[in-house]
Amino acid sequence: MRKNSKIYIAGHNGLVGSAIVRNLRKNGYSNLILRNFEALNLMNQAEVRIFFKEEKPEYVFLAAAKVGGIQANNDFPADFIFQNLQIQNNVIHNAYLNGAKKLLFLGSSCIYPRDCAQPIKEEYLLTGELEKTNEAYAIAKIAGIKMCQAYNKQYGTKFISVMPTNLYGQNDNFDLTSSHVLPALLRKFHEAKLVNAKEVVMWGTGSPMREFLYVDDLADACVHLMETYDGGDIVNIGTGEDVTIKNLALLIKKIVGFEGKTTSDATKPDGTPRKLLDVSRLHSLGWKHKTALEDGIKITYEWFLNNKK
Ligand code: GFB
Repeated sequence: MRKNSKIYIAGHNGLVGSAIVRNLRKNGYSNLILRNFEALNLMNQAEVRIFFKEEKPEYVFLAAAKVGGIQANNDFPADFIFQNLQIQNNVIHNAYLNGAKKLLFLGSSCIYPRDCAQPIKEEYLLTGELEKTNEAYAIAKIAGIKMCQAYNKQYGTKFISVMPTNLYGQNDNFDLTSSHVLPALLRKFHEAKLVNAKEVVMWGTGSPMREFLYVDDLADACVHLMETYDGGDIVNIGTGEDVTIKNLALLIKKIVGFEGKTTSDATKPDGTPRKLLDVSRLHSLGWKHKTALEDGIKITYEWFLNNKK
């Protein structure tokens, strides 16, 4: 990418998209194309066709998606599969029609089989049953990967796919029903501290393990791969380290300074027992994460305190 290349970031207001915009600007990329939902509804085929015809971006970061935590995925599978298929079909197809030099498609670590060997290698994809709570989202993301690979084969495009682990950071979703665990617990412990509550309720047993990557590190990896990688194989993006939800809760409790107890709500699903990514391909491509979990949570909590509504 040249510093004045036309770069479109789909989903630029979200957790991932806003981090990619920050990273590109920090690195001197001056010609970013950004459209919010009112200006461009990515689920509308005609709007997307007109947008790409007019703008003809050279590089596309496809960070727009319908995303959510375990409960949102479990409760609204139709929304997750329909909206994500619509968005990615429209963006990937029109990026091809208008000669985009490269497109980076963002998948998720939930695409891998629920009970596959850990850490998860990219080649484990489609070798086993998916986790039921987020199967609809996973199928949509797998379709996006396969679509990029099919376009590369048939049309010679350079559409790359990356599979990030669980992400967190500024601009995350802190809504307690639709969010992921880390922002949810950060808000729960914070609000419990404010009112001197006796306890904070954690969903599930607390025994599942999750890997967490700070979103600014993810953005850095995406820009690095957009600049250097044009292979058809998917690339895991993670830290290679995971923690139990219980220990994550204790860490967030300590950072927030909540003195009460944590209890578990066993009526909520645990989801996948573990989904630690093997990041050796990523490391061989010249990138490693920089932000340790405790530091990333402290930065995110600071942002939350300065920006909560
Ligand atoms: O982050 P999370 O919602 O999604 O849940 P997944 C991770 C684990 O944290 C589950 C537990 O075992 C939850 O039961 N947990 C504990 C909580 N307390 C809470 C809480 O207050 N809120 C939430 N949300 N969880 C998602 C997929 O799975 O991973 C998405 O559903 C996506 O599609 C995302 O792939 C990366 O990590 O289980």
